[in-house]
Amino acid sequence: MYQRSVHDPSGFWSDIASEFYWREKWGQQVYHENFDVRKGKIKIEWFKGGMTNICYNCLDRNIESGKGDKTAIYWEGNEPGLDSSMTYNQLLARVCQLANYLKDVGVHKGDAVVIYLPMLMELPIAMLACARIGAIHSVVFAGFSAESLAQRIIDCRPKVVITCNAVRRGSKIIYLKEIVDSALLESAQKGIVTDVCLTYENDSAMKKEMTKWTKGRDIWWQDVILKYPVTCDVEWVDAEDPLFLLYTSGSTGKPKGVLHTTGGYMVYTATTFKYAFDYKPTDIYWCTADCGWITGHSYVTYGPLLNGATVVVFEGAPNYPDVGRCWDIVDKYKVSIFYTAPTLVRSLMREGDEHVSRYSRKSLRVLGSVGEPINPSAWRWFFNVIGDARCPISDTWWQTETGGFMITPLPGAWPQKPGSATFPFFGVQPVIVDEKGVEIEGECSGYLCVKSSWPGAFRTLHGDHERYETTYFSAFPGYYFSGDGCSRDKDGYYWLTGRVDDVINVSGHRIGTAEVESALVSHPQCAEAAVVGVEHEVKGQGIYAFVTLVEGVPYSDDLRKSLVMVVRNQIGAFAAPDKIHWAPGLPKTRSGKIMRRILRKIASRQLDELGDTSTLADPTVVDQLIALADC
Ligand code: 6R9
Repeated sequence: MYQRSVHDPSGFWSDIASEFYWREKWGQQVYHENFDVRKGKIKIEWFKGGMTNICYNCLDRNIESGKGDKTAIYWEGNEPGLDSSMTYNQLLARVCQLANYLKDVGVHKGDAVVIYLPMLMELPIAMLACARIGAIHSVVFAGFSAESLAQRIIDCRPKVVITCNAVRRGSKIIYLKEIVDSALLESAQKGIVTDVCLTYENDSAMKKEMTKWTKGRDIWWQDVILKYPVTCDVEWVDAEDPLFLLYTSGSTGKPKGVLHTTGGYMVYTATTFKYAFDYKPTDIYWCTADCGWITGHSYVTYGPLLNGATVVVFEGAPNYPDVGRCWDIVDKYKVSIFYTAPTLVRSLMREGDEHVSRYSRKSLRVLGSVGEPINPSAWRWFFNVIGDARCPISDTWWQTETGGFMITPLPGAWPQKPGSATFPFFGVQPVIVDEKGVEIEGECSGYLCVKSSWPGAFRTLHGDHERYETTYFSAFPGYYFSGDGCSRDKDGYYWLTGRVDDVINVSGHRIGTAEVESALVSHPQCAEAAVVGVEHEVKGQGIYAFVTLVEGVPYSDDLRKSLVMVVRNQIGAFAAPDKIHWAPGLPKTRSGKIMRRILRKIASRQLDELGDTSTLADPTVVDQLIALADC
């Protein structure tokens, strides 16, 4: 299949696409691409001219083939014992009601809707409702701060924002509606006014009477949705019409609005899900990712539902009420495919095997990992302890930009190597290039690029096609550059080694160093900041910030706390620096460039590997920084 997929991509992908429902078939050309900036504008199109709808293919098509009474979603609340479920028929009815409401308040094809919800069933429902009417959803992870949310609202100008009043995660309550209120205030001050804020009453966390309300703008979901019909006509869209925008971090301060379109994304997420997890109709599938990230888009919502799968959606935290919660859920729903992130594996590994072995887990069949390289010791623990040495692990390498899996094992098809994502998926042609952009063959290491398009590839960055071209296609002309380092061993296995740009991967979340730096320097007492990633036992990478204070300001513990606070408030708690390192001076070249290489070595205390510091404008700052390391 792989051979055919790369020698005859048109035939390969159109055969698969034909398994879906198309109102009208795509044109003569299955795909069109220009992958080379030297030949003009970068352009990727798949199934152009084909008319379809991804919501129809997830729900109506599966119902028509007899899966109406099959469970689509098992929802497990934060509190054990709080749960519910929904069949495909019920899910379609709920999606249609919301779709009708959205149409009624003026959401048309091509309009944006921002979704700021925790892992309630309403989150996939809202995504599907948008897709049904051709609206573009932009899900913002509900851990982002008001400022980050406002930034995204300002960029995509939604007609409606969908949220809920509050959520419980573990023992904490997060008041989401208040965050949305301040984001809407901030965006309104910048001239972007959102007319409707549809708010779901999540009464397990907070009663509606306690919620602050803006009359005329805020509407309770439960007050309106049930009044709408449970059927809703589908908006047939072109395969190349936008499906969603998802913001991700890059190496500058401004998040990038990654745009995915409909047809190629649909075919690709469905196919990757099916093969990389060896999906069978009897499987119960659980992916622990939040729908606020790409993994939740492609592998909580679209990929599984396109396959008519039963999906577990979990609202809570994996360590609440105790660290056995995941295996409790696995046993409760008889989960057979379990897809998670290395950071979760490592955090549970620290707690000891007894929290795992007291659960049966015999339903498990395939395990999956995503978000960052999985270190071999965590891989082995995942395999031996969680999977009782009988479940293959799909270590799936991919990105927000790629839409779906790019390098991944096919369970059982070839021998596994702990820590390697193994081989490319159908249609994917990875290449490793050197600094000059020259392809290297065989056993080697370098920069990971891709040679030609695949259906799930993103098509542009919202409102900034030029940034799309410069970020991804200009570094190594002729290729898509992933931003990751990679090596290939003598057997052809791929080993991802992490980001090579200014992006830090904290617990599988991408955070741009520039974003954290700009938050820090917005603190009135911070003059300059330089942020680097350091190895972290559980999170993979931690955030290490060097800060120079305004002249005359003394460094204190209170100041340190308020610097951390400013990042939490501007980006979100997940981006809070693990360490603030007071830096009266930063190592700079004579032209004023911060030498991050040296900062990385100081941050990881590899002091004998500082290298040449003689080119620094002031080499004494290095000794000063070392002396202040544990201050
Ligand atoms: C899906 C997702 C993408 C970055 C990517 C890489 C890292 C993801 C990985 C992996 C090694 C894996 N990454 N999966 N590295 N092995 N299996 O995580 O998307 O949030 O956009 O992050 O994550 O560095 O470039 P996204």
